[in-house]
Amino acid sequence: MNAVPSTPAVPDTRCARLDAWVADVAALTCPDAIHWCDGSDDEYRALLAGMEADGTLLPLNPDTHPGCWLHRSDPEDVARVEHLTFVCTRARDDAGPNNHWMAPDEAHAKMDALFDGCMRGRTMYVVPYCMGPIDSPLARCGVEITDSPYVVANMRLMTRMGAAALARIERESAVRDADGAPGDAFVRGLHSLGELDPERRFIMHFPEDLTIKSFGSGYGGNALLGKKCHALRIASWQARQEGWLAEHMLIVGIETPRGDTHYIAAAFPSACGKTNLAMLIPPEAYREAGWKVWTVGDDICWMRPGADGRLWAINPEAGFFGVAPGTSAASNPNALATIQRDTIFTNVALTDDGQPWWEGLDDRVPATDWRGRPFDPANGPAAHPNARFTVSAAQCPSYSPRAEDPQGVPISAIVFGGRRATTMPLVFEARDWTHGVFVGATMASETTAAATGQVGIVRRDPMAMKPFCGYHFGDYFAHWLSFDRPGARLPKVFHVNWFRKDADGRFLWPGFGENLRVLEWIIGRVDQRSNAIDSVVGNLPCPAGIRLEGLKPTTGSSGELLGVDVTTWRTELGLIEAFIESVGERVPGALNEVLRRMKTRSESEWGG
Ligand code: OXD
Ligand code: MN
Repeated sequence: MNAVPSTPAVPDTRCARLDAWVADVAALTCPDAIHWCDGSDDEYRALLAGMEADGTLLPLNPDTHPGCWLHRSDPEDVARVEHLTFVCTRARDDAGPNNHWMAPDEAHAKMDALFDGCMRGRTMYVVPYCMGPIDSPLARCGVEITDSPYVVANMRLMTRMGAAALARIERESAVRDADGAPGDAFVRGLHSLGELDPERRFIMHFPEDLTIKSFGSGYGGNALLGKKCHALRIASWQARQEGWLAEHMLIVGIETPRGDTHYIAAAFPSACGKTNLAMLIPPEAYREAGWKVWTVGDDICWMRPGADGRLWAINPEAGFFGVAPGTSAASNPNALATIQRDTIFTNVALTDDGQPWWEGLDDRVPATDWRGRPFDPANGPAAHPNARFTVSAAQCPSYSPRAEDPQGVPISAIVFGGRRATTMPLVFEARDWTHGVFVGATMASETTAAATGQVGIVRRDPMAMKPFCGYHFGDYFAHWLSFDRPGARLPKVFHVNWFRKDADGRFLWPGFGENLRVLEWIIGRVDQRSNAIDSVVGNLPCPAGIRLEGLKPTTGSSGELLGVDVTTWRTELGLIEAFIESVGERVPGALNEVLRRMKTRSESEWGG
């Protein structure tokens, strides 16, 4: 029995291409029923009730967490699967060495064989969605077809989903048809849980046809197709063609005591603290002085040059799909307040009174672990290290009213960062845009639990887009460089590292709210209020440039934390060179030139 009423099998929108595609998918997948999602509250309630009835969702304690649910995923389906994710361009080289590639015909045949009859006995949901404020010229629409009500419920929290998105698709399709433009006005995403068999799991992207096919996983980044698949892999391709940027970045507004607000876009790899930075609570002395922090987005940023030459950005998402472990009243009180109600938790543990729990939350002992077993530390962490919460961004106490602005927000600074125990100082500034692109292109980070595979290995992760860039990295770097043109007023570019450790493995920097001290220096550089010292790697803060007073004495002497260690940097330059070579001939000459100059200068200043 379907909890949600089904709609007619022959759809009837004002977009003939959409109707035809839905009819084709239904003929291939053979669902028992089709439901066109309107995004209404009634529909959402019916979906939740259906999932409660069949055990897909368990209600959490209604007194402490009203409207909250727990989903336990298949234990083999807990993270993104980069090794099963493909970009299927006609020319292999266009996908680049940074993507797994399959020829489009072969990939379609493989996927269609998997989708054949896969929705028998299930309802097929048609989910129209808009990435970005519904009336924003920067927003783009898509339609996801899925047989997972859990995916539908998550899409409702993460995107502007339903009737308004469908109306925009109909309008834009009519304009395209009238202009005789080829192709669709929306991204087509087809998803099925299949049997959740890791051996029959693929996430395929066809950027030339704005199409995604995902089979065999219900996990967020593999299954909520608006997020990584559309808003990053397909959108990065579209953005290159149309002259904008689709990036794996948070957007945060920092209001200074002077009353001006600077918007900062920051790229960090998955599970490296983007949500925390986006929701930062200023240290007490800063709060008293009048500093405020506004959250625009925590994961994805679409930026486009405006008429004034600045980059204007929107958050294409409407919700947060955040990592639960480590989230606490100390680390991220805004996130904790956000997820107190109307939240879907995935793979967290439970206390004996039905509250969600994870490592780092507090010192209670959970009753059951993420798999529903009585908690036993011998089985490992109680919550899966990649346990998540899905919640509407509007519930966040620091949510910026400008997040809904169709024009977006102007970006003052772009920050790149990774998780590096050594080598990278707390912060440095790139000399200019070209150097900034070099810094982003060569950044590296230790891997985390957000993707399956070994955790803690340093890998190059350009602009935090290694798993998400839908085309050749060489072309991507060239696209970034192309924004430096007459009339451009580009943001300043920085690199930060909150994760540097001392020889005993202790973090040198407290992180979290204290990161505002670094953002203050960054804003000072943008406003030309703070000074810097020129170095081989970039502009470093002067010794007193970052306010350290009031911090607990850490082992981080400012030299160790803020300075450049010549020995590790010599190695780093070699690793950067090897990485650039591995990307191949499409790397723009300007980046090789930055490296050549750094090497020459390092030899004269540091010796050979
Ligand atoms: C995410 C990720 O879920 O980057 O945001 O994996
Ligand atoms: Mn992410």
